Amino acid sequence: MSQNVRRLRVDGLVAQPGDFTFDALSAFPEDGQVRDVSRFHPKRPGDGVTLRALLDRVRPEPSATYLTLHATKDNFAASIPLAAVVDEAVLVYQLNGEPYPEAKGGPFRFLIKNPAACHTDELDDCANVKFVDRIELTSGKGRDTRPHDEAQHEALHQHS
Ligand SMILES: Nc1nc2c(c(=O)[nH]1)N[C@H]1C(S)=C(S)[C@@H](COP(=O)(O)O)O[C@H]1N2
Ligand SMILES: [Mo]
Repeated sequence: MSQNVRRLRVDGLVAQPGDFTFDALSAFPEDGQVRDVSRFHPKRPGDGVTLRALLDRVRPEPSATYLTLHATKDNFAASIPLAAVVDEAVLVYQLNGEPYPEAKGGPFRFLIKNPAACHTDELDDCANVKFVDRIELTSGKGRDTRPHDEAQHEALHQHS
């Protein structure tokens, strides 16, 4: 396999850290697949796998309480409570049978089904991390670069 196949690393407080490629995610059984995320995010197309199915592969330790989503590409991170999101989130990896385009936040994009408005809650739209390349399971809150107020949020959106 080529060296530059893009992969998502899932590690931290897990029994079995893993690296997931487009092909690996495509091969998840149908009960772990989420077809057409625009059903709950009208402006965001694509297909994904459930966070639950992804975590089943790595087996989080009981001490893992937060999920820290890292995007190396733009040095963005969000850290959210695991229990609150485990059955509410999708890892989007595909559009029209192809890897998810970077213009939409690919190759991997995290998506919470019913996020709160930006900077109003831990599970807000800002936590829908684009270009996510590492999901780290942590004990307590990890790195989080999300904006804290509307001025910071505006500034971030000038660049993205
Ligand atoms: N990597 C990365 N992910 C990110 C951001 C970012 O700046 N970088 N912005 C967040 C914020 S503040 C919002 S509101 C949403 C915007 O998603 P959209 O571009 O699909 O509308 O992405 C979130 N994910
Ligand atoms: Mo946001």
